[in-house]
Amino acid sequence: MTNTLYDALFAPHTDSEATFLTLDDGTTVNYGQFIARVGQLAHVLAKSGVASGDRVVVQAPKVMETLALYGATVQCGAVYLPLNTAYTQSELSYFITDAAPRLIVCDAKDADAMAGIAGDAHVMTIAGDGSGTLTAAADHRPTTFDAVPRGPDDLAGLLYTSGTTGRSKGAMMSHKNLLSNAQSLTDLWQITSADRLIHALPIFHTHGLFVATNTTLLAGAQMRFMAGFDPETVLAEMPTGSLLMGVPTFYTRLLSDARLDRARVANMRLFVSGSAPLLAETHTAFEERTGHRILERYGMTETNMITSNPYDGARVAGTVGHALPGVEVKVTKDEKEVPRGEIGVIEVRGDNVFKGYWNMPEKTAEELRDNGFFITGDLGVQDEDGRVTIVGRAKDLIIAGGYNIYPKEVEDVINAVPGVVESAVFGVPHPDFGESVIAAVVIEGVGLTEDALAAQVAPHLARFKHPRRYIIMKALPRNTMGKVQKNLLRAEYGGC
Ligand code: MLC
Ligand code: AMP
Repeated sequence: MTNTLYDALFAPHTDSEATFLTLDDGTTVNYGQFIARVGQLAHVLAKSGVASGDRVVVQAPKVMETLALYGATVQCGAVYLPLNTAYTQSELSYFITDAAPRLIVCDAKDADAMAGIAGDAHVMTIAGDGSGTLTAAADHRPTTFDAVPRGPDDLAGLLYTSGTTGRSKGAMMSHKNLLSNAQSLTDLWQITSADRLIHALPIFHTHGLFVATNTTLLAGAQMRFMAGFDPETVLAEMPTGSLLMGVPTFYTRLLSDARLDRARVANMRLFVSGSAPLLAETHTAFEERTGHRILERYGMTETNMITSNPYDGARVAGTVGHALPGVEVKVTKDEKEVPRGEIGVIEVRGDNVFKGYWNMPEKTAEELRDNGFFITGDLGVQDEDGRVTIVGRAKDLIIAGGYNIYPKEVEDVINAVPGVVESAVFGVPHPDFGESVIAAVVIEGVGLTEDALAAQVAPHLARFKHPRRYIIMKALPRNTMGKVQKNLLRAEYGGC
């Protein structure tokens, strides 16, 4: 028996002396060492009772050990469930209750708090320096572990994505979902063992974990594995790097540094952008400065990557390119495909599309059609050649710096504050993050100030979801149907 993802991404590198990671302190880790660490961690997981199909929740720093834990979870036949390190206790409680993990791995500094919400799960730790109870337990374990058999349709990942109803949903990703996408992208972007990826994204989302890491592993390439995005370090790495994957904020921040120039990127082969719209002006400015046309691609947690601009061929600013090989894209209105050139909702089908939402059959049925097409909620248009341009969103979603914020989730927290009658959360353009969050709030009486509101919202939501401004209003603008007109709020407050 085989383990689809482990056999393709990890097993081929056993005993290889080729460099895999270069860390912030200059240490290099070769593939053989990394796979050995994966094996040791798999022994600890198995000893902790982690078996086929069990969920392993991971809210841990971006260090080599955390990446190895991803491999170990797959090797154990379990399901990797990464969580944003910014999530608060109340957000974490929901995920843990919903996913019922066997094991939770958190930052050593959060161990006590995590133990309080862990339920039946065992809690182990990884600290920012790689130490911790998990890694200590791994140190003297054997370096080889027989991968637990898992097939293409078995689950490998569970990634939570917020929803328009305010409740986060766990997107079930199979071995086939992840591997098929990694194969398509590696091929399309011509990633080989000669590449060195500057990895500055977090590893708790699709972009940094699956797009960046899985393609690197598949190609046997190298990663300059950074704790986070720091323009200084990214610029310093460009002369020896060949590939950068980032959200648009990476590119606008890099452009604001005069040291970004043609000489610095002479060794770079490819710049990829995704997770949020890249402004055409950023694309143009980057080309003028560096000679490189950023390759924009489009994806979602539920679908992995859907479309990409070509490697060879026209990378058109403001468009997200064509459906990946093996992926079908159509644009629909009222469930019917619209003629090319007309706007509608983007739907997608293929091996990349997830298996449904964890424990939410009704939600799954609403968004994943019986015929296999997933309704993305993004509005787009296809030209005669099938090239896709995203023109908006049918879903009420804000994307700031590549992180998704669902207004309903924030509104629910604000509405629960005593004295609040109702609220409307909306996104406005932001020069650094693309969009930023504003809340219009109707209160009873005059007692509640903006500061008091912010203080009461803070413990419940990750910092990046916090409204950057509260506007106290007498009433929210509504249309004749009673629906809040967020477009009017955006128009009025978008300039501030
Ligand atoms: C940080 N802050 C943010 C933020 N990131 N606010 C809004 N949106 C964000 N994305 C806030 C912090 O809370 C803090 O607030 C202040 O900004 C500075 O924090 P920081 O930690 O110094 O920020 P920084 O490290 O510079 O982070 C910015 C960033 C980071 C853009 C580098 O957000 C990032 O790495 N984003 C990538 C997200 C990503 O990987 N998305 C992929 C999703 S997968 P204050 O007020 O306390 O100072 C997906 C599918 C697909 O979408 O297609 O890929
Ligand atoms: P997530 O649920 O975090 O996976 O975010 C997915 C959403 O990010 C998509 O539905 C899009 O709205 C958005 N997105 C991803 N890539 C792009 C892109 N290149 N351009 C515009 N929006 C994008």
